[in-house]
Amino acid sequence: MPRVDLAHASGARAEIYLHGAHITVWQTARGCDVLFVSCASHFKEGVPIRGGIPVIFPQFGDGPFPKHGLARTRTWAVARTALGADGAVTIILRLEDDAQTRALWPHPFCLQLTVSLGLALTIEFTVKNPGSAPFPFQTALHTYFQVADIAQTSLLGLKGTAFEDFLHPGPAVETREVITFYRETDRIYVNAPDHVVLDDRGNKHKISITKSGMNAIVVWNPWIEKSKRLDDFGDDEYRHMVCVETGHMRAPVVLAPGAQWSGRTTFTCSALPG
Ligand code: TA6
Repeated sequence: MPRVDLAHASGARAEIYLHGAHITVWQTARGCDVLFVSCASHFKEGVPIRGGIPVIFPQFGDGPFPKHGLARTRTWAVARTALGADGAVTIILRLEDDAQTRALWPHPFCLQLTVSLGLALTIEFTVKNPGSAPFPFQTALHTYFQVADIAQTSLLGLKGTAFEDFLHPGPAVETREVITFYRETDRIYVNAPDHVVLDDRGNKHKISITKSGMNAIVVWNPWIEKSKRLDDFGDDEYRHMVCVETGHMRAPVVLAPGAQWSGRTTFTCSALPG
């Protein structure tokens, strides 16, 4: 499968498959491998890669279209590359509608994923509506983080945020300052704050996640039983990953003809004190 490798002067690097414009590797200047990819992942036409950063569009989760939409299983094109004033290495990947996508989702669209690798990793997702009718969509960067040990991993910044829990339906609000992981977790935090921090004490580092233009953060770990049901995921891999996803969902974006929408996420990785 065609892949693009980005290398920054600092030593940071990234790998992106054109299949889904799917980032599978982000290695920081300090040599930290931040993203998780399952050893059992498929790398084949029509099937999403399990891990890294899947691009979810135009539907989040289940619904009338394929789960999590169509963008993660399409082959994207390289539109442009550039070197930013700050030395960041940038690539723009593009996906446009075709007969196959219109058979699934009857709208013309143009998607752009702008990936900038510097001391931080910044991803901007842009949706354009070249058609004559508005269309609604939901989207997410379904990021899989690699962690040394899920029992030594916590997420900060969501206290007081309302969430939808797929495992325990009904309205709820996050009461914890520090979210820890000890069972299957599958929650959408809607109207979530723009900044959260993932503490990976086992690897002695923390990941700062800053979103803009998007309303939601999704937190997922399949834990024991669901891991066994996933054919492209190892039974024990839940111990070494957690998804913290940034996106726009529930209240879909409705894009007018000729209009465009953008959402951005910036990731930084820094050492934990002590
Ligand atoms: O983002 C969380 C979630 O929607 C979970 O419900 C879980 O199913 C996960 O996505 C993975 O979905 P996938 O279609 O990639 O197996």
